[in-house]
Amino acid sequence: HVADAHRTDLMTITRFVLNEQSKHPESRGDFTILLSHIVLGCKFVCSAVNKAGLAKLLGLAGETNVQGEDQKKLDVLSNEVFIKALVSSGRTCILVSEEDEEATFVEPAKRGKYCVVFDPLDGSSNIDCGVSIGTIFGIYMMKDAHEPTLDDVLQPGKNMLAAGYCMYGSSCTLVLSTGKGVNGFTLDPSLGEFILTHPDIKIPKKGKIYSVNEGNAKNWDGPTSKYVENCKFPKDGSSPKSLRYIGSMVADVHRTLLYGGIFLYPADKKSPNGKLRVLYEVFPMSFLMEQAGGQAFTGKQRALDLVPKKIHDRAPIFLGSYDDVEEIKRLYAAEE
Ligand code: AHM
Ligand code: MG
Repeated sequence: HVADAHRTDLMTITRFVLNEQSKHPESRGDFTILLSHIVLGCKFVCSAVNKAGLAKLLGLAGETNVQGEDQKKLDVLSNEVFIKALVSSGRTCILVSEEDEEATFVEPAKRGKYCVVFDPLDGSSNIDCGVSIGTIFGIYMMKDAHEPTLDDVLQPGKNMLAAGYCMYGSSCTLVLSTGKGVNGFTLDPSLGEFILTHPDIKIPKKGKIYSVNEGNAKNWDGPTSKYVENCKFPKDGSSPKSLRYIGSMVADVHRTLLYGGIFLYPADKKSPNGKLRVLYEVFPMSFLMEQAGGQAFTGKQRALDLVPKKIHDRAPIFLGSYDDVEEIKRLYAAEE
């Protein structure tokens, strides 16, 4: 009977978040409205990504369409979709996107109290070959009622109210945390709704997979090199870990969350701050990891304690299963 009930009583993401928010008497539905606009953006991008392979045939990409306008690349299109969806929600005041050099300050008439930081389509190297890509987002609340300034988004990751990602993979999966655990929703394309499919995700305490671009090994620092060496040649007699690396952070983190293990984009000699961006890549993923019982570390500190100085700052990141991150923390501590 339980299975029957689930099939006919669908927990959509909107229903789920409404339930969560109704526990806060002060909540007036603003967060739910904001989220529903993010969800709309994800559905739009999902549909565009699914059609990407048809682009040439349909004259969608790199060509001039009937209206005589150049067709947009998927990442540019995705950015526009999210900016417009977020502004029109009437619930945002500052938007930071990987695609835009400057932050967007929403005009006063459309302003709300939330700041959204996001990477509209992450995994650029995988776009043209049909490999999983995704959208990453984090949500802050304005510090207080005043004219919005960049300080409202240059907050440590631990101040985020919510974070999530949507993966455009073999299915379209949205993973969300509002600070009370992590839940995963899968898009039912026939309904156009995200349905709760992965309630209360907890990452395994220890994993059997490591995920890193080993092509950069030549330039790694001591602790990172030692860690990866231990993954391949464990000194304690345990089995070596498997290597999985997609090169799309969303897909690599999603697998890490579900199967356990560690994902790393470390510093190296050429990029002392690594590659990934603090506000809309490192923070949301670190937030989700901690909420799922894992850890996220920069090589120096807890990732969510970082305070970004600029909106596009980068940081090294090691995130995943509690025990696996504990190990890399030990190696960095031993170095000091
Ligand atoms: P992007 O924002 O240009 O797509 O770059 C971010 C991506 C991440 O999704 C992924 O973890 C990483 O870059 C892979 O980098 P590399 O190709 O150096 O391994
Ligand atoms: Mg990116």
